[in-house]
Amino acid sequence: MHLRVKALESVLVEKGFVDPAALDAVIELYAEKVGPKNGAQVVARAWTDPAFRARLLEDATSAVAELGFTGSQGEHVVAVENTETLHNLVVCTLCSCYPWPLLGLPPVWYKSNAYRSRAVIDPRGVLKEFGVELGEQTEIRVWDSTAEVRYLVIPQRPAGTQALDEAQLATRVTRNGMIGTALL
Ligand SMILES: [Co+2]
Repeated sequence: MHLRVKALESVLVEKGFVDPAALDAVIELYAEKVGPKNGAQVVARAWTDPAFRARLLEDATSAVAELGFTGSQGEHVVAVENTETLHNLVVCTLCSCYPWPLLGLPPVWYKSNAYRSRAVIDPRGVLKEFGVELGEQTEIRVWDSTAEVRYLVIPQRPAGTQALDEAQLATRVTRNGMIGTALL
């Protein structure tokens, strides 16, 4: 994969379609400046502000834009909420579509063939490997991302966090929690 990406990049550079410095800048931006802390801020806001939560579930793209999270790979965001009886899991079966402005760059396992195929066929088994054991009564919904639509899971707010403010709550939200491969 690494060699194929290198080969593709050199052809694109050679033909003048991309500037290597621009590619480096994009990667640095999403690896260093943007990351799951953005998504965590969105989740913490949803937990503490019912009106924001409602807007987020209604139209996540414009709700997250209120917090300044816009841009490439985040044009159409859909937020899906975990409850006592429903667990959401996000995958891109075709490639690695992911909400960059909210979560940064996708982890390696998210791009792997194994995760992409098995998340759909055996979500319960995949979740178990991530250490997530859900009761039989919990429905699991798998969301297949596309180039158009990216998903953000709103995890359940952990018990015993009533006293925490929004900023403190955000530190409890993990990247995997927002993909659906972890509980908080
Ligand atoms: Co994709």
